[in-house]
Amino acid sequence: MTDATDYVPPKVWTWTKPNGGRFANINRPIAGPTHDQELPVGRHPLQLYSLGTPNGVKVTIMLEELLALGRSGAEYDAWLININEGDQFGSGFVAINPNSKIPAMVDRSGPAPIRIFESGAILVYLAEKFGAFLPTEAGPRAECFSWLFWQMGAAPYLGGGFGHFYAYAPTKIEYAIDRYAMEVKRQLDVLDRRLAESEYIAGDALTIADMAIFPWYGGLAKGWNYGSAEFLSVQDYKNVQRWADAIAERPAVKRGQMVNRIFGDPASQLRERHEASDFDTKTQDKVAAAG
Ligand SMILES: N[C@@H](CCC(=O)N[C@@H](CS)C(=O)NCC(=O)O)C(=O)O
Repeated sequence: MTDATDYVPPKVWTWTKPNGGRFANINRPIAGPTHDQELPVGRHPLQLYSLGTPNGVKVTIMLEELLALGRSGAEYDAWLININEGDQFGSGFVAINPNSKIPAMVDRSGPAPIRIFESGAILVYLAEKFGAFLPTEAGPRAECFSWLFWQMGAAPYLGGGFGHFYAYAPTKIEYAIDRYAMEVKRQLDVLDRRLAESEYIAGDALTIADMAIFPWYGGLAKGWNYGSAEFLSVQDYKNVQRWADAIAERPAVKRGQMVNRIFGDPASQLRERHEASDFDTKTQDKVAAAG
């Protein structure tokens, strides 16, 4: 162990300084809005306020899969919430998600707008509204919910634990990296064993459980998250690799991953999505070329 420290926690923690690391400027120990900022509203029934992170793309993948299935009521406006700029603390966003985290959605198709926050809740809401990607039979439905909620509980160890200490923390702390690498490898093994017996996570068809798990663990397996593929020997998880490859090649998944994306190849970034045709005309490479 190389992390000896003489830090002794005080009796009472107080917020005296930014804690360093990549997200130091947006971390606060209090909730609520920091400024007035109304949310824009487009013409479609579904208004999504998000960013193309693993939690954000779960929902855009679902919406694009619903549209690919012919559910035209799933047409949506996707507005950019730049969490690096503090947009999640604007009054309009906090009104639809008191937890100040993307993604959040408003369904304006009924007599009164309905707000939904937490990616898992949004996936269930959409699956029920459009009757797709969630089995109706009790057993398969329970399996789908079990894995969906597994993701909600597991991913903070991957993102907030492993990813934070491996890639973002201002110092490399061996104890923390060891602890979370161990847990994330265990989680990958859980998925690998499940995917040895099942084509998709909840059975033989794609469900919202795959859409929730793929951006985190599929992304990890494909080397998209934290530059940690070699460190975690992700190639060893053969069933996760097979499943991630199958999902990654779906056209709707490819589209979903482009929405509200503000990093990577400009051709892969569709910062806001208001029409299906935006994928052909409004990616950042085309916006830049148009001046
Ligand atoms: N459990 C939440 C997690 C959402 C979440 O952590 N979102 C991150 C981006 S991936 C965020 O908005 N962070 C902004 C912040 O912490 O201020 C969900 O699944 O929707």
